[in-house]
Amino acid sequence: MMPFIEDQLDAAYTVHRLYDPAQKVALEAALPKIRAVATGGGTGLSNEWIEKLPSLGVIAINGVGTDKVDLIFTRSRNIDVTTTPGVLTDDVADMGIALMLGVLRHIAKGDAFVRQGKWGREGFPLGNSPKGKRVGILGLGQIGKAFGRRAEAFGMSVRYWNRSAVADTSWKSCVSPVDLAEDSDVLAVCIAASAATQNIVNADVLKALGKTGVLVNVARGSVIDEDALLAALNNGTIAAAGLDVFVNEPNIRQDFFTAPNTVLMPHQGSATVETRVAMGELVLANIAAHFAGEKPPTTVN
Ligand code: 8YV
Repeated sequence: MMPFIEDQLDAAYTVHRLYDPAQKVALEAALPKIRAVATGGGTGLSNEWIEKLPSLGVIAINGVGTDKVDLIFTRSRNIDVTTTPGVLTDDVADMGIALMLGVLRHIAKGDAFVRQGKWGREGFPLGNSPKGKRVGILGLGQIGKAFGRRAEAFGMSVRYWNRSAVADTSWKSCVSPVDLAEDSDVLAVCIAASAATQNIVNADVLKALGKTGVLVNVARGSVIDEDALLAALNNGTIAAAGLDVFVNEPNIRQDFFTAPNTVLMPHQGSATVETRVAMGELVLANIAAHFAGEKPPTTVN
């Protein structure tokens, strides 16, 4: 989290940092007394750790993903799990659009081309216009909807697939992820990660997206079968991908480094000053509510 958010934690509580090896001994001694944990969406807290914390009452996630915290197990132990809903929606959707345009207009490739002094000496490939293209949104939650609204501003038509019915939209609903991919030029993956959505973007979905199709992922690496994605990029089953999230971050598969027509980002969807301030303030508010004996405001379990 941002230093000024962490400073506020330090001012109000005794804070132990699990990632700091120098604090290992002090942390071990404090385990029975720890009442709150602040963690990232991609990091969460394992059940093994939860079992070491008998006084734990709240896990405040600095993010919206709950895939790394067992919501049922935590509820059974009367532990509230909180997230930071709403405040990061627009920035994550912006990242999806940036990746889409980055891929369609070869932004990363162009940057390298200019720096390497190739301009004027070699040709540069034409891009593709988003205007008039079909975008398919896999997972029509808040982020998916924000992505769709932005895509419409670029002249794209929107369709989606969602696990449950979505009432407040006039966009076309597709019957399956394969059906959605077949009807899309750009497939934007915005779906929450869970056991049910693991590898939901599989070889069949990528085949259906097709050889001119572009994949964008701002959700979680685990919702894509990365073997199938790397194969699809390397053998031209799909045209290109823009990826902000991966399995096993930050130690992602090295095959991504050489995958053709691929723009990679180090999980930066919510990483703006403005949004990280708002997220941090929600983390602080949730932890403060717990210590005040109140229900944390954005409890999700
Ligand atoms: C954060 C995220 O980058 O919201 C999420 O689930 O993955 C991101 O917003 C992450 O939580 C880091 O703290």
